[in-house]
Amino acid sequence: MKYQGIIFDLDGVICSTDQYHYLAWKALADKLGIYFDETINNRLRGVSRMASLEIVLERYDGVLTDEEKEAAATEKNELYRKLLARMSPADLAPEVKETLDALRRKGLLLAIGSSSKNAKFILGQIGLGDYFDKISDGTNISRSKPDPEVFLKAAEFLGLEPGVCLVVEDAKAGIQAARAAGMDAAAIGDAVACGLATYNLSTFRDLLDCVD
Ligand code: B16
Ligand code: MG
Repeated sequence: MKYQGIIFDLDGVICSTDQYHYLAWKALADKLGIYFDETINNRLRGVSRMASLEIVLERYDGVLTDEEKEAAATEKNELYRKLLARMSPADLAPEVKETLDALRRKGLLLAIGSSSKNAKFILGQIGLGDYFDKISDGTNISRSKPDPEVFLKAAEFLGLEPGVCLVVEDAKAGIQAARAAGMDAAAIGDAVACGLATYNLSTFRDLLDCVD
């Protein structure tokens, strides 16, 4: 087999939390009188929370101090987590679970490589709390995608060299991070358009064709 480990981005690959990010950022933007829409929300995919806030603030007329930015990000996150509490195992697509199980049966190690500090909470909500061999997320990195840190840490946690890992990503920044880590990358959804991936997936199940 070409790979020994698969590292999955979480938001946009294993499940979708886009609408919850949107509602939470929109509530903050409305409070501050900032224009915010779905197109701006799409720019936040794979980007860290504070970098996302800076993108939201591009349309802000005033200036926030660092303390005010921290408070704004915390407020957004509190609402986001309330919305995440609505998620359940029904938010995990059967195709995703079946494909993960098939990859595991092939003997591959499976890890998460997510920018999110809420990754473990989300995995618990969708019934995958104990599923992955290792989790590298926003709580163990100091540099966000497109920096390779989150994927290099995932490989290290799995005990694998980067060259035997395949990353699955839905964001351009994530594909760039995987390539910078020296890993092959499979793009799904929006990331296909960037043209930087080793494989372009039409459906999650297509991943099975990349690993044999
Ligand atoms: P949090 P991923 C990313 O997760 C999201 O795509 C991105 O929209 C979000 O800003 C980032 O996590 C940080 O999330 O505020 O929960 O720490 O796609 O890398 O799994
Ligand atoms: Mg993502």
